[in-house]
Amino acid sequence: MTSRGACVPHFVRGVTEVMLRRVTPAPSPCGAKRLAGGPDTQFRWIVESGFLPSRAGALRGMTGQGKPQKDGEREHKRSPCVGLPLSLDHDQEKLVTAINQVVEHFRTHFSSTPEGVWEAPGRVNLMGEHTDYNHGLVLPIALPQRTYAAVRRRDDSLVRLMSVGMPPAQAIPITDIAPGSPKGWERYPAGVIWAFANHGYADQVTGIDAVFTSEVPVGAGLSSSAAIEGAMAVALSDLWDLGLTKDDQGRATLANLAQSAENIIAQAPTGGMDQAACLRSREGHALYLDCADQSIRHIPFRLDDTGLALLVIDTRATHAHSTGEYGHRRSDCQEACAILGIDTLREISVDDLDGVLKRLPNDRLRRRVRHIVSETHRVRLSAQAMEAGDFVELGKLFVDSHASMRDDYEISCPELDVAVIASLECGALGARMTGGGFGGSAIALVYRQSLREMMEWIGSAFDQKGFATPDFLVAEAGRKAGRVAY
Ligand code: GAF
Repeated sequence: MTSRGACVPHFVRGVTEVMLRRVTPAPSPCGAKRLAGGPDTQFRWIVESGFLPSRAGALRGMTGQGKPQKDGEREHKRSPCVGLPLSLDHDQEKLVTAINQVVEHFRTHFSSTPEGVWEAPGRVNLMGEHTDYNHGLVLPIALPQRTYAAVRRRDDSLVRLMSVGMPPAQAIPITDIAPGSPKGWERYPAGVIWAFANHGYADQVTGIDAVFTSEVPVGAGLSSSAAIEGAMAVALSDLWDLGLTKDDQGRATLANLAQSAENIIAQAPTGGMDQAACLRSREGHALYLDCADQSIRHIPFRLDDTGLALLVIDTRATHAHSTGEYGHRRSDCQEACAILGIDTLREISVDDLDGVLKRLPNDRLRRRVRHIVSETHRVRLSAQAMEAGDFVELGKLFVDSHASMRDDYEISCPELDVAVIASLECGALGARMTGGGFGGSAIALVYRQSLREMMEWIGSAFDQKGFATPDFLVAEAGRKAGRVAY
């Protein structure tokens, strides 16, 4: 294990200072344990060390634990692991394994063959946190980690949902799907069926048998719930011949249906970023989504040629109050809008921000508004930086964003702050928490050659604080949800 002292660059004086100053990046300042042979050797080390296959833990963790992400409960017994950007061969191998698994499970438990297998990705957001429900901008990527669903229509109106590793399904009549029912992970796919039935597709709706499995870690802030919804949504569109997977307009409809499942049946007051990332992204690109009119642009995001990697640090911090706190942030924004006489915070431009803040009665509302307006502006700047290939600038924007989420929006937590600080200490170009906050994951833009040191350094920082050992993924911009078999 790298010694902590050896890694601290001279400019790190303390939490506040390192977060507020712009970090001057230099390749791998840790410099402690560089592997001979460069990046390829690093990759082999991570693969051979057994990190990669332990994503199987996450596979079991998704529906197997029956504790979806928005519940804020976490399984804490997983060992540290990293899922790397996969070579095509490995990616295909994993895909075939997952398909076989859900098909086999389906045959065993439902005594029939599924009509197809569909997949949908988790997401990681690069910039624009809590801006979606304020009609702002967001910039997520779809992850290579995915949820798979083997599905078959039924002749009656029952819904039977299963997860690999879970006991046999309870059949639910479609008419029993309602706000708060069913509970557990089933509310996400059941909610999608409900959304189709209640938003114009009642005539096409049939009963469904479905088996799910997932590589998206639960509770890591990587949208495991949206991945379940996305897989169900594309499956139902194809099986019911609705044609909604064929173009982006149809996919925007699917994203809205999936969001209603989340908001109404799962009763999580979220915006629509996660479902859009899952259903409308493009491989190798970030999704620049304007949540005011749902228009999108695909911004190229490939780090392979840059020597950089996007490291996802799953802090494994519980966020038991996440739904409540999330709702409070939404209420704060609504309160500010009411005082300002506007419909959404998107109406405030960054140039008008100072004047607007003077009209707010307390510091809490001023800080909330400052975060939302500045964060939407950072999405614009991030997209510009990515289009210019300026990853140093992108890293600086990450740092600014984290400070804003920590200090103004107050959605960070000690584990996320340590993940960010430790990443910066070890030479990341930038780092920030990602997703809804109060736990979950941080992302760091790092030199690929420093990945191993970075993980060791962050792990060591967590250890020193007595935090659970973090998990790691190296993220690439993956493909959107779709059919993968039959
Ligand atoms: C969660 C929500 F589901 C999203 O809608 C979004 O608000 C995000 O938190 C924060 O950006 O993932």
